[in-house]
Amino acid sequence: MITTPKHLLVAGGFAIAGLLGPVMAEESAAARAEYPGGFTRPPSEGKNYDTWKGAKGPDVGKTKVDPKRLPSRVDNSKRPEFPPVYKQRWGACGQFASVASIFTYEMNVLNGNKADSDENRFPAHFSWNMMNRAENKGSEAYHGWEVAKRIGIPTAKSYGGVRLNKIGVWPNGYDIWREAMEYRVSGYRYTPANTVAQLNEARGWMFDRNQPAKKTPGGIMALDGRMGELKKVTVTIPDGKHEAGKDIWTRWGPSGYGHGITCVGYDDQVGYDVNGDGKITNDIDTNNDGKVTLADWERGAYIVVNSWGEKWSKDGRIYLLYSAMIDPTWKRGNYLGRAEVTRYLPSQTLKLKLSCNDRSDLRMTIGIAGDKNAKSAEHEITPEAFNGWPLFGRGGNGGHVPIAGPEDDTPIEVGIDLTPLLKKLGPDKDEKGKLFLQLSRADGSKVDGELHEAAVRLYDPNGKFVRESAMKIKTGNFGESPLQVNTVIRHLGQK
Ligand SMILES: [Ca+2]
Ligand SMILES: [Ca+2]
Repeated sequence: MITTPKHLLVAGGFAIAGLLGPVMAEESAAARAEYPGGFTRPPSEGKNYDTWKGAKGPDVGKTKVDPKRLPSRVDNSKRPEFPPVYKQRWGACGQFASVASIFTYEMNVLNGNKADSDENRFPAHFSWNMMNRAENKGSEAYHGWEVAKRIGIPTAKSYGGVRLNKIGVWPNGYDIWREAMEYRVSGYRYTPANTVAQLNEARGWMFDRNQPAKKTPGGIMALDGRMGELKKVTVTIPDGKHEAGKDIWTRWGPSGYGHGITCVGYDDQVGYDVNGDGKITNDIDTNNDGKVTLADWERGAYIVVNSWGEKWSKDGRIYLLYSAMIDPTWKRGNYLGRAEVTRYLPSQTLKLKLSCNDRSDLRMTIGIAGDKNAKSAEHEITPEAFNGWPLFGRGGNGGHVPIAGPEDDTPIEVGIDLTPLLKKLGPDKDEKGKLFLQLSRADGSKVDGELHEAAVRLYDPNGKFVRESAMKIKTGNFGESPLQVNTVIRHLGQK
């Protein structure tokens, strides 16, 4: 996930922490969710932040894992719901894995679609440009899943492709933002894969999510590999052996930085004679620690799709020995991340056309009151994208650039979901209330901007557009003085 020199230092720090920390596998530990570090969820939300809370499916460890029914090979990248092997541009690997590959696959499984056109594919760059500071900066998988939770992800068709040709561009067009609201992540989880029990849970997830009765295709997962000196750990399966000619990573690169990749399946028969004793074994203590554990296994491998193009390693894919993920020097590489997706329809939205010369120092508050004559709001929201992404903290934001993107002063049209705000109000007798929109700037910043247009849009329960009510704007300028725009809003307290 990391590409810039600054982050080489960070990655090195993780490696050292890993060496010192007790990352020894517990041989019999059961499958469980875990938050091993800042790479598995936004640190700003604190230690009690449950990233699976909004998900409907059973949490890790709550399903029965029965390895006997699992086939010896699952490759979900061959399923029609999986998109092509991509070739990433810039340091967007984390989003190619978490959104362009995993989110796309999971959304197509949910919708019964094939990933054969941009209508059914999702872009890497929409979420990337929410956190990369409008620079070529690496991201975590959770950045994409959090953007999908809080804003949604537009299709690649309306976005203009899976990747764009310029860094830091935010979409201009209400319909793109409105479409994004439909496609969401409901929850995500990281799990260690350090024991046979944990491996079996992951294999079961990839086969049928450990829910055989549901008949749902299996899931795929995010991985974070260490990518330095890969030649030292890459071997080719010899002639005459299962999957001869294919490449295997026998362990993570001995040095280097992290890279977001996608685990699409597994093959229990793929193996390599790592210790050179002439045999491929799972029952010999190959690492000489006095016991036989998953770390000693020479047979069995995950199937990984990399976003370095379909010609990389013959077919864009590579095997990764199960045992490679037990690596105390690369803590990130010990975990698999999964996401649950959902469809969602807003009932009311805000459509804004605005310009602003620094989108990360823009501050926007939207409030609601149940009385149409109210002087102040009873409930407020502060949309992440229009408040400098406080969720991501030091992990990133959209950059100190104009709202449209670097060196682009034109106003853009965006959409913001009002449904969660309206739900905070109880039922109202006359179904009328007041909406308060405030635009201002971060303390100490010099940001200026202008609100050109604002409107509230109403949708029926099927997501069909009903009506738009424009808000009156006298002068739309904001900066040194905040801008306040209010309007009476109808149809409060919808179910
Ligand atoms: Ca051997
Ligand atoms: Ca051993």
